[in-house]
Amino acid sequence: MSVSRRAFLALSLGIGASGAGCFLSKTNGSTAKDQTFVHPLAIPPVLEGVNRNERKVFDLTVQNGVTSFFEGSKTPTMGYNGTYLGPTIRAKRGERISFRIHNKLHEETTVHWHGLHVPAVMDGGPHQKIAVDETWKPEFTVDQPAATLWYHSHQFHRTAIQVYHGLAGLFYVDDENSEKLSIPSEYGVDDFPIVIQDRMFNRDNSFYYSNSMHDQMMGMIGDVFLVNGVVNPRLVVKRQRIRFRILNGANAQTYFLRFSDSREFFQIATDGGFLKSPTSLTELRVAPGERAEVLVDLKPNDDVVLENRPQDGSGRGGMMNRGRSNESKGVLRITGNDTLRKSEEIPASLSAVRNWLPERAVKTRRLVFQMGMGMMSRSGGRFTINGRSIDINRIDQTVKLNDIEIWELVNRSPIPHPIHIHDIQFRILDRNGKTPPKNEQGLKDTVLVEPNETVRVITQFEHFADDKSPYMFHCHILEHEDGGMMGQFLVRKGR
Ligand SMILES: [Cu+2]
Repeated sequence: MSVSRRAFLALSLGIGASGAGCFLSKTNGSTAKDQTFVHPLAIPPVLEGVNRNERKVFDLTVQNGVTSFFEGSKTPTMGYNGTYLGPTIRAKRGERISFRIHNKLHEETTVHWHGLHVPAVMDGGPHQKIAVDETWKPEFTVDQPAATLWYHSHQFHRTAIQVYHGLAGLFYVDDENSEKLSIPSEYGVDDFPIVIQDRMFNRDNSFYYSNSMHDQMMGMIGDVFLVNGVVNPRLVVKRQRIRFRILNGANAQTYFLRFSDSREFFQIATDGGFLKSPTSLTELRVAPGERAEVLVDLKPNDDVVLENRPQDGSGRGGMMNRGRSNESKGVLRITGNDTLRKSEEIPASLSAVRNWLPERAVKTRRLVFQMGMGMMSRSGGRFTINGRSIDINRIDQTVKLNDIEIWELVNRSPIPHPIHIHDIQFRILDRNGKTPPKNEQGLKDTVLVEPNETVRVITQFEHFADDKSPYMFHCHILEHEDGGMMGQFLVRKGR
C-alpha cells in the first residue's frame, strides 16, 4: 500500500461526511519528494477510422464505467469507448471524416471538437445534443495545420460534471509539415499524449464533486493528479529526446509545470499548432483547455519528476487557497533506460504561423468577464460576460464571414479565467499592451486572462456561415462555464 493510500485511509477514519468546508485528501499534503510513482503511464489507444465512401469513419460510444485508480478501488466514471477518457483520434489535413457517436449514458451529452475549425452545427456545443440511446453523426473536412486538439462534453450546465467523470480525449491533426519535421513522432514511444487532470476522491473511492459555493466559485480543484487517467504514473523512456503533448484537462486548475531538477525543455507547439521555432523554458504555465507540446532530453538512467508548482499570483494564493500549500507536487515520474537511442537535432525552424495585422481588423469587440462574490447561484447569473450570463436562446455577438476582428478580453474579477473561443484559432496581440511571451506567439484557441488583465486577440472568421447555429465563447473553468460565463456568436454572410 502506498504512503498516500495509507494517509488517505487514516484521514478517512477521522473525517465525517463530505460537504462544504470538509474535503478528503488522498495525499495529505505530501509533496513531490515523498511521492511514489508505481503505476505505468497508460497511453490511450489511437482510434483507427475505417475508410468508407471516401470518408474516414470513426465510431465512438459514450458510456458509463467503473475505473480502478488505486489498488482494488472502484470509481464510477464516464468514457469514450472505455471507462475513463477516450481514444486519441487522428486525422490528416484534407481528410473528410465522419463519426457515429452513440450515447449509452443515462443522460444527454454532446461532443465538442475543441480547437477544430468546423461548421457550427458540427461543433458539438450545447445545441448538438445527443439524447440517451441516440447516435450523432457529424461530418467535416479537417482543414487546419497539424495540432494537438481535443474533444470533450459540452453539455449545457453539465459540462463540468461530465468532463470531471472522464468525458475527454485527444484529437491529433497531422499535415505534410508535421510528417516531415525531424521531431519525435512515434506514438507512445517518443511522442506521448499527456492529459493532466486533478481530482478529489470520497472515502468510497467515488469522485468527490462539490456544488459548494467555494468549489463553484474557484472551480473544482483536486489534490490527486491523473495523467491519462493514471494516479502516480511512471514512464520509462528508451529515446534520448521525447515529446510531450500536454493537455490541461482539469476542470479548473492552472498548472505550472517544471522538472524536479529544473532542466530546460523546449515548447514547440501551442493550442493550434507549431510555433515558428522551439522556445526554451524551465517552467510552463498551462491553463484548463490549453495544450502545449514540449521536447525534453534525457540521459541514460535519468530519473526526473514532472512537477506542478502552484504560484502566488496565480489566483490561488491568500485566502483563496483553502489551506493548500504552494509546494511542488509530482505529476509524472520519467525514467531513462540505461541506453537511449539517439535522436536527431531539434529543427531550428518548425513552421510558418498564420498571423493577422491589427490594421486589417474591421472591428474590436470588448468582452468583460466578471463574477459575483456573494452567494453563488446557477440561476442568479453571478458569472457574467458583459454583465450577462448565458441565455441559450440569445445571440450575443454576430460576426461577418471573412472579417478579421480583435477581441478584447477583460478580466474584472479576482481570479484568472482561461477564455476559449470556438470555431477559430487566434493570435494573442498583447497582454495589458505588452507583447506576449514567445511561447504564446502561436495559434491559440484558449488564453488565460489574469485579474486586472486585458488580453487582445486577433483572428479571422472564415469558411462557415450559419444564420441560426451559433458558436460558443466561454471561460474554460468548467464550473464557470456551467455557471453562466458563456456567450454565443453567429458567423453570417455579409450583406
Ligand atoms: Cu472562469
